[in-house]
Amino acid sequence: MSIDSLGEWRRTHYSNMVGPALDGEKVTVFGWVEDVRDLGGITFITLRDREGLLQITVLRKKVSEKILEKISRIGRQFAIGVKGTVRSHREAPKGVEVIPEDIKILATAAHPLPLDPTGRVPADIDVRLDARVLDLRRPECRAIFKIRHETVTEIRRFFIENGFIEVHTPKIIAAAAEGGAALFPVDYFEQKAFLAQSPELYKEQLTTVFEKVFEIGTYFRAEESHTRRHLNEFISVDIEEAFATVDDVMNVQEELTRSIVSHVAKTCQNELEILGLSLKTPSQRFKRYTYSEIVEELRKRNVEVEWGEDIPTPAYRELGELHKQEYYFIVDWPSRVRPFYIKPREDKPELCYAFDFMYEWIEITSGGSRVDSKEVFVNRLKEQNLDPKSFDFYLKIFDYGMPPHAGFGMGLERMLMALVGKENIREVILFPRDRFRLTP
Ligand code: AMO
Repeated sequence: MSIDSLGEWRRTHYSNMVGPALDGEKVTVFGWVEDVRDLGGITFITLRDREGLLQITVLRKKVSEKILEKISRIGRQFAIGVKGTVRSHREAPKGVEVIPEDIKILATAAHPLPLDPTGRVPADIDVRLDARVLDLRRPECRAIFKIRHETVTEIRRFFIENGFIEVHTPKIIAAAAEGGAALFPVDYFEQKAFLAQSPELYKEQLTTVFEKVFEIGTYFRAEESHTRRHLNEFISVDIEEAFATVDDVMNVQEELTRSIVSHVAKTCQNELEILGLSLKTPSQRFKRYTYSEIVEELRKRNVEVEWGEDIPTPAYRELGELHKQEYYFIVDWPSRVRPFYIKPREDKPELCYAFDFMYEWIEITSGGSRVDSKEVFVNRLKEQNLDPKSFDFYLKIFDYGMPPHAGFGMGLERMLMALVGKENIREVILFPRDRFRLTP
């Protein structure tokens, strides 16, 4: 089939900019054909661009042979361009249509397609992810990723306005920061290296220079578990702040969450409507439960968690039932289930200054006050069977004036699961990497 060249054509309007007020104006629009309906004397083309739908109305008697020929060839999901005149018309969707004067077919689509990008025919998540780009054309997916875009925009604005400096730490590293088992090894010339699991020990060092830093970065964890909340590649939003404690950074997390929710509620009304959601900025202060209170709460529901152990997945599910639509913190964790860089309490070293920030059953963030003494740091490494020699590069920093500091890492995808109410993390990342998926 012959394909037209783009030539000098350039878009003048997105679909959402074409309204009845433009009646009589000439426009050039581009997009993908969602539907072609031939009703004899009249053909309707539904065009979709990234902003929405637009009706192209072809009055067959009034258009050229050339346009009729083009229309006879157009199929669903073809990419086309239309030059035409806007007509305000009460019966058209959104009260407006475009009467074409010229049409370009810029790309065809091969039928049958692996899934229906209008979303009318539901498909299984694996079929959807195999044809992800088509899947992403569904309004629900577009809505999720618009919300993701606005979330990241707001996160960046929030930190910059609050005096944090954006940093970029290395993603090829020599030592683990989050436990050795979950590292992806890479060949780094003559040396063994790994993909970073987090920016932890770099952001901590940077507090000695910039005091307040943030990073939005990609991290890699070779976790074998195939769950609905784990990816092998994810985005973490990290902060680290000098001369601050766990309570200070929990307040930052709380303010950040409020800012994200209110920004998304304001800027993504259409998207929230498509997803059937209404977001309200939480009015009350987020509750802070101690780990012991959570263990007790679970015990009352006949879910046994031995004090001092991590909270297992079924127990998190139960917490989700107990804390519906609630953002909350879990504080005062047992030191031995938290990483070596978390500061133990001076009065009760079996507890530490760590927190998790939760929404229902999902852990969105973890963080805390950090160890700021070399001696304690070395002891913590030994307690966790880690070799202090591997951390020489970091131990030096304690000799350069290490300030008391605290920070957190927020899983961007986890935050999005909470915002858009999805149970499977794969819904909120464009091209998920999990135990079994490396393509597309
Ligand atoms: P943690 O290991 O808890 O803490 O990770 C921080 C946050 O990142 C998200 N996350 C993940 N998201 C998707 N898939 C995964 N496999 C995955 N692993 C983690 C979670 C989690 O809460 N350095 C510390 C943070 C800090 O103390 O500053 C850290 O990495 O939302």
